[in-house]
Amino acid sequence: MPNLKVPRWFVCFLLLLSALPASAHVGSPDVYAEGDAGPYKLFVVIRPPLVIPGVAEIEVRSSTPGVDNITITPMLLTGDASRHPPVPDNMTKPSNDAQFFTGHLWIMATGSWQVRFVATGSKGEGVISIPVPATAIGTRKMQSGMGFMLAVLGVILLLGMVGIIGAAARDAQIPPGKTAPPANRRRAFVAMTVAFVILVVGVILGNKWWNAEATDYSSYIYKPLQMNATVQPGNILDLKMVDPGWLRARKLDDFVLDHNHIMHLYAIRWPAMDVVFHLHPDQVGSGDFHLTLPEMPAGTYRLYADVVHANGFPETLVTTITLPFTHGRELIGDDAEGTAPVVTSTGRGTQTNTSDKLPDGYTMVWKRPATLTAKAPEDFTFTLLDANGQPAKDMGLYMGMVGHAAFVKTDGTVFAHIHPSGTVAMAALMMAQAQNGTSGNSMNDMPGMGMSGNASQPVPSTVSFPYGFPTPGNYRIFVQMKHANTVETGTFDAEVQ
Ligand SMILES: [Cu+2]
Repeated sequence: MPNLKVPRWFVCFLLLLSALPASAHVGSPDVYAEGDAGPYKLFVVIRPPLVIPGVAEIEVRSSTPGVDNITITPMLLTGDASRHPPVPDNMTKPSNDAQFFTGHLWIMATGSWQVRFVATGSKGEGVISIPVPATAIGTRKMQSGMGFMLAVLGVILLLGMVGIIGAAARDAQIPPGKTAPPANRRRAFVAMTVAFVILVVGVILGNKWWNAEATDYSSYIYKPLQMNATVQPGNILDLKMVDPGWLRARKLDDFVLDHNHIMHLYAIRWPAMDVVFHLHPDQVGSGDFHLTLPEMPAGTYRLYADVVHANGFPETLVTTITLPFTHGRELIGDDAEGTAPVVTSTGRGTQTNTSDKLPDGYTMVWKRPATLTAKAPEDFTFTLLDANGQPAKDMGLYMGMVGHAAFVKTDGTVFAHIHPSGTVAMAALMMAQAQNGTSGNSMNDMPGMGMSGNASQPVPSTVSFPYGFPTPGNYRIFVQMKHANTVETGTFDAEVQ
């Protein structure tokens, strides 16, 4: 793809209209993922473009030595196009760091994409595919200085054209050295006036055309699905999705299971962020979900609902609801609840801790880096200790994984639900790996996955989440790990530079 001349965006767009679009998480578009490409463990960062078509920037670090070369190939995640990949591109090594690779790829259309990485080196070859939801999330504005300069140049160009036409009408048929007779001067004046009027009309029409194109493009900018929450008799939370109108291909009834559930709902008491629930509503109709509420303290809750479309595209729907104290049911199954100190009015957390004491005597510990920087890829590593301060030995998988984490900015602009494999939706990741044609089941290589079918392997008491904060500011991190039948929710606050 990178070697192709960029075709017009709308041609591509029409060709690929069948691709369903959406956007993962809220305010956190970059993809962070960790997994094994055969013998090599790779940490992948994909920064999708702001506009489509656009260039996705890609970084890979191998924690296994011996990688000589990595190729990257962009493909749609599902459908015919996913079976006909273009020619792969080589990544380059920008520094002396032998295990750090960078590259970029053109993403030509809105849709559910994947990037296939093939690593070769001393241990042979390995493949891993990482899903990338690509949508236009904005339009680039022209800088005012550049606009002014172009306007001046445009005026000079227009007046120059008028001058040339005038000179041609006046002097073209006069021998060199002779002055033009008055008739020619009159003709030149008329020609210049006509040329000026035509050019000005041309500029006006051009501006109209440009605005029409811009309006057209803005209709492709991602508009998230909306959600309305109400409480119905019997403490039933009803979540109704509303399509604000965007791409006609988007459906409200094509959601697939993502780590055992059709929807993952985080309810966070707002703005204190002192109570968090991780719940799983059931689909009762097209774009309609029900949840029998558990016992919940009164307050306003921000609801973040994660769903994944059939083509692997994740969406996070956001709404708020104010509840009185709810005499609801007990927590069951994969339900989880956590409490934490109130976030201060400045949005700064009070949990600038490295360990969080949990209600049952267990403790969750964060290997907190000295500084946290926006956009920097990082492994967020947490360990669960038992009441004696020893690594917990009764660990279990929570919804098939060693841990789940939600990174939430205290101003509400960022919400990201992360797993040990990274920011990508598990359902999409599985679709991508299934196409790689590797001998084994690559999912077994994803950290935290693959152990569900292997009872002989104990679940570790430490979990790592590859992620990078999208913007500076204050964040609260809710980390969930399971031991015996208890789902623990640890809370940590982060100030990001
Ligand atoms: Cu999860």
